[in-house]
Amino acid sequence: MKHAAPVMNTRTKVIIDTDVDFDDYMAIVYLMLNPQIEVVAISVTGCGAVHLSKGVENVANLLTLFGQGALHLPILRGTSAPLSFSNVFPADVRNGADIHYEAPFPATNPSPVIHNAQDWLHDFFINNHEPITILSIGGGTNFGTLFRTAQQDPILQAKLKSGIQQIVMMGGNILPRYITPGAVGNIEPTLGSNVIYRNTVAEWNIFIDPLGAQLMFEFGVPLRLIALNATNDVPLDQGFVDALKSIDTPAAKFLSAVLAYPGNAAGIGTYLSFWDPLAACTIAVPSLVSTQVFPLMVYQELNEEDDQSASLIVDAKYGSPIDVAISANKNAVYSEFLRVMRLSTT
Ligand SMILES: [Ca+2]
Repeated sequence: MKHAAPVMNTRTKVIIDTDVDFDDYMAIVYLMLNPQIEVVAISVTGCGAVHLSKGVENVANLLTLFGQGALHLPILRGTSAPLSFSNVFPADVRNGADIHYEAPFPATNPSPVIHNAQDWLHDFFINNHEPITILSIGGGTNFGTLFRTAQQDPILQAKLKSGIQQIVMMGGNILPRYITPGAVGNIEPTLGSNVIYRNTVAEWNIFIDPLGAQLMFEFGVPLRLIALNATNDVPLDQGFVDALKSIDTPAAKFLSAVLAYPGNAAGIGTYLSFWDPLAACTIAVPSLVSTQVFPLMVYQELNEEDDQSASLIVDAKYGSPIDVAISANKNAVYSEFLRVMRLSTT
């Protein structure tokens, strides 16, 4: 006797936490189009690339790419200040993000659903009974704040620990003193000739809020870090841009327009990598990266003469076990991303 195929929702439920940078658009579009994935909310942080109000507005309008059913996806208005220090991206990076790289959205979202991030996340997880994946692509401030609140709230803490299946976080780098070849930080290359931070050891998402990242590391839910060691294997090159340009869907065209913005186009084949979209792709296809567990803590002290702040310290005693992506398969990543871009939008 033949069994009927079980009818069940096997889609992976994802909450995206974003700073709405150019590559965040790639990650969000990939997950919104991927039939394996159900995006349940998008939270915005205002202390990364984008400013908070513009980030919320841009995400709201981005949803018009995905049809009527996506217009009411909860958008969570997060923080506009980090939990430690006041490190910021350069003004030209922030301006590009605020004006969504001059890429036109299909429409203005007529009825966006916008909530306070901390309130919504609290209520959601208190009432949640399903495994949730968090994609963290804008630094640790929003979820670090939630986890810090949970330290004083045992019910919330238990619901977060049972409800969050895993966090996939783009950020960090394992330095050459811990692994060969290792990856150095990416702060100074972004600053160009205006080197306002002397720090060669940190990665931006951690640097923006070292305490937020540490709170995420130590909370005790499984965390896979998509580190620079892996994203360095997947540069954003002209071949990829050309392949994306040949795809005639509204979503692919939008991403091509984002990448054509002068500040982004200048980095194709040079300093831009497939940062956030690599993290997103690994939710659907974990085998795109190789990982290794390190006991990690985030260095918290600032020293303006020899700054090690926000670097990742391997510490067997005090570190939290973090599954770190240390390499990636570039061709497989490109193929997976472009496969999903070719799927119809609605
Ligand atoms: Ca980002």
